[in-house]
This record gives sequence, structure tokens and C-alpha cells, in this order.
Amino acid sequence: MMINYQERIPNNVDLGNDRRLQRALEHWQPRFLEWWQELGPEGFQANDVYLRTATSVDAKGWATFGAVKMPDYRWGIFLADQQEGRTIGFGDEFGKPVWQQVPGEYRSILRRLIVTQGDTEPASVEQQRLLGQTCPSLFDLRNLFQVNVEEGRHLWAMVYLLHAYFGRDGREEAEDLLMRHSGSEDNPRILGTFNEPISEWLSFFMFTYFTDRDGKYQLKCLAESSFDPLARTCQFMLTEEAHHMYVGETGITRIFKRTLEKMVELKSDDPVILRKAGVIDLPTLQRYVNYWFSSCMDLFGAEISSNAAISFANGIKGRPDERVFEDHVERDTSLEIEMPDEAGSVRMGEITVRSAINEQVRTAYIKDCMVGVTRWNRLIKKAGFDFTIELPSSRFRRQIGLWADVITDPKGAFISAEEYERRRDEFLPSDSDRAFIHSLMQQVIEPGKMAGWIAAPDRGINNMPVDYEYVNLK
Ligand code: BYC
Ligand code: FE
Ligand code: FE
Repeated sequence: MMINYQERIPNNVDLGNDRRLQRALEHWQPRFLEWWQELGPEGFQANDVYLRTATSVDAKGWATFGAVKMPDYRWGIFLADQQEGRTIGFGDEFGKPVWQQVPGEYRSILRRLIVTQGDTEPASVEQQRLLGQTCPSLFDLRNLFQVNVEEGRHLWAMVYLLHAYFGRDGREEAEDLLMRHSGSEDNPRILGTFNEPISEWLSFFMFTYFTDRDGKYQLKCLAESSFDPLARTCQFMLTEEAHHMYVGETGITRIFKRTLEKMVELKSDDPVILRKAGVIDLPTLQRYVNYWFSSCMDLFGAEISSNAAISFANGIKGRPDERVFEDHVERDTSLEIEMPDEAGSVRMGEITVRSAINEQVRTAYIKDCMVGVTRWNRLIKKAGFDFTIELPSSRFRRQIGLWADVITDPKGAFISAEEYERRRDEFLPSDSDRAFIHSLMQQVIEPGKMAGWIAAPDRGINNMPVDYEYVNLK
């Protein structure tokens, strides 16, 4: 169905024919806009930004690009087209027709998943709200805002489901999504990573690489859901998500390129020399990888999870690309996973596949994270240096699941609390690392110009030149 832009809330769900729902959402809309003004990007609200907006939901040509002031962005409700005859793809009900309504017995589980998903979207906008003040280029500023408006739209996607399918509870949850705030003492966002500050652009790129990729994997799981409206919403969100990961991957790649250029020029890998030259040394990049990757490991939940088992059995939340798995029911199957044992070492333990769903999703995610890492290592090698970026072990710095009480180094080897404290600054960004990164953050806004710590992108957005005026600051 084409997107209807004539209405206050653009949509392809025939909202105009459901007056009650339309009114409820129109009631929520001004609250969203207030939240955006208050906790969305600081400044720049009156500037024209070269943004893409969805115009249809098919794979080709769904976007149009043009100058838009962020508060005028057409946040709306876009679901991928309904597939005739779609059937349940996993779990006990495998092969039966998917649900167009929420089965009463799964109401609270589904609501919880939708709220958790929805909560991350505005959280990330809140986390990133001050970054415009220190953008390394207009190109990057535009990409930040593109990500921000689309995360705002992802919030709309979940709020639509809450309003349309969960009655009064859903409406209350939709209000609460604007009440919790990232990093708040008394009303924080639900998941850990979304309360971490993102106050400089290295963390922004790490976040869009690692955390938006968790978004990709969670959305892939929800896109398999038997609750068809949820699946269709997530399918379309995934097309937007691809750009967020492009921002992360190319952002980090450009930082590596710039650092390596300087390393070649100065014939040095000495962090002190490189920092003096205004670029980010490789060990510091490794520590930021360690920090954000380990934070994201917790986003997949516990290795052994009855929540995940129940969701899988009931067809509520599947695995990414469920069709690539051999068995979609996993009734009596089991697998072995690593566990800590009493004696302070690792042992293999057998658990049911259903209770290991989170671990299977995490494993698929880690593999996807490796793609960029391999590319960065190739750049380092090509520049003639002997250094390898590594993803830390999934045991490192965990707060959720089997490894939560186990102290390890980034390789996953058990160490004492005393050793961890002593070597902490070797593993994770130290205060002085953070101070250095902050010292690099100077706003660059001349079209085509880049901050000294990051290389120019290979190409612009939508075939526009790199020096296009992506944000009009007049
Ligand atoms: N922090 O049984 P478990 C995105 C809780 S990112 C704090 O393993 P389950 C985006 C958990 O809630 C994608 N708490 O849980 C990216 C549970 O609490 P209760 C977001 C955590 O349900 C960038 C308890 O620990 N989408 O879109 O199997 C920018 C036991 O855990 C954490 C989703 O997450 C944590 N990290 O798995 C913008 C999808 N992890 O119930 C956007 C929806 C776990 O005992 N959510 N807990 O009180 C889910 O599918 C599941 O809730 C989780 C957890 C996978 C997160
Ligand atoms: Fe999102
Ligand atoms: Fe995203």
C-alpha cells in the first residue's frame, strides 16, 4: 500500500479508517514532538538537513532525499506489505497461519518485547543529543541527524503497535516510553547500554557499529514473529537500520585510515607521538572496541533463558534468518555451551536449544561484528604495521547471564579482582583516554572539510559530492 502523506501521521496502515486509533495517536504526537524538542538533538532544529524520507515500503526506491527541518520530518507508520498465506516459521505452532491479532495468552510477553524494543529508540536519540556541537564534518552531522530521526520513527513503529493492539495498557506504555530517560537516576532506560553516555564521536561510531547491529539482530528475530504486524514493522525497520550500520562501519574505517596515514607518515606506532599528531592510536581504538562490544554482549540476555525459550516455543520471537536453521521446532534438541565451573575454569554444559536461543542470536551477531574487524585489520596490515584488533571474549565484563559474576581479561581468561583493577586501563578506555578523545572533538562545519582525526568518506550521500552542504547552518 502506498504511504499516505496527506494525513497528519503519514502511514500505510489505512489509519484514516480507524478514527479511534487515529485520535489516540494524534494525542500522542504532540508529546513526541515535545520530547524531541527537549531531548532530541540540541540545536539545529531550525536548520535544513539533507534527509531521506520513506515514500513506499518496497525494496527499490523507498526513499526521497531533500532539505527538511528536523521537527518537520514526516515520522509515520510504515509496515512491509502483508504476505498472503504467511505461516508460523518456528516453535510449537510451526506451519499454522500467523496471527493478525494478539492471542490473549501472549499479551504480556509480546507487550514486554515491544516495550523493550521501543525503549531503545528514543534512548539512543537522548544519548546522542549533544554530538552536533562537536561534529567532525557536515557530512557526519547529517548522518547523525538521519540516524536520530529514524530512531524517532522506530519509536513510532512500536507505539503504533502498542496503541493498535494493546488497548489501555498499550497507551500507558506509550506514554512511559517518553518518560524514562537515558542515564536517569530514578527512571532510566530498560537496557544497560542505553544508559551509557555518548559524549564524543568515537563512541558514536562504536555505538552505531556495535549497538545498532544488536538492533539489526533483534529486529531480525522479531521480523520472524508470528504476530504479523510486529514482523512487518520490523522488516521495514531493518531497511532503515542498514544506514545506521553503514554510518558506524564507515566512521570507524575512516578513523583507522586517518590514523594509519599518520603512522606511515611519522613512521611510528607510538601512541604519544600519534596523539601529539592529533590522531587516535590503535590501542585506544582497541579499548573502545572492548568497551562497546562487551556492553552489547549483555543486550542478548542470559545464555540460559526461560524467557527466550517460552518466546521461541510460542512463536513470538525467533532467531535471525530462522530459515537457515535446520530444525525450526527444536522440541527435544540440545546443544553444548561454555559455562564457568566451580573450580574457576570453563566447562562444557548441555542445555536445551530452546533455552539457548539468546546464545544462538549472540553467536550470529558476533560473526557479523567480525566482518568489519577483519576489514580494519587488513588496512593495518596493508599500511605495514603489526597490530590486530580483536573482539573481546563474550565472557569479558558481563553483567547479565552466566558470566556476570566471573572476572576475566578481554581474552576471557579468569583473573582476580585485584588484577582486573590493576590492569583496567589496559582493557578499557581510561580517564586519560577519554580526556584525549574529548580534546579532539572540535566542531568542523565548512562543507567538505574533515576534523584531523578522521579521513574523508569515499563518497557522499545519494550521489551528492562529499563537499555538499548537507546541513544548511544559515
Ligand atoms: N540490560 O531471561 P533474560 C536497538 C534483563 S537494540 C538490562 O536473558 P530475555 C537499537 C531481562 O530483561 C535492540 N537488563 O531475558 C540500537 C530480564 O529481566 P526480567 C533492542 C537486561 O528476555 C541502537 C533479565 O535480565 N531490542 O533496537 O531472554 C539504537 C533476564 O534476562 C539486559 C530488543 O532488545 C540488559 N542488557 O532477553 C537504537 C528486543 N539483558 O524480565 C535502537 C526485545 C537482559 O527478568 N527484547 N536483561 O525482569 C528482548 O528480546 C529481550 O528482552 C532481551 C533479553 C533479548 C533484551
Ligand atoms: Fe532503531
Ligand atoms: Fe538504528
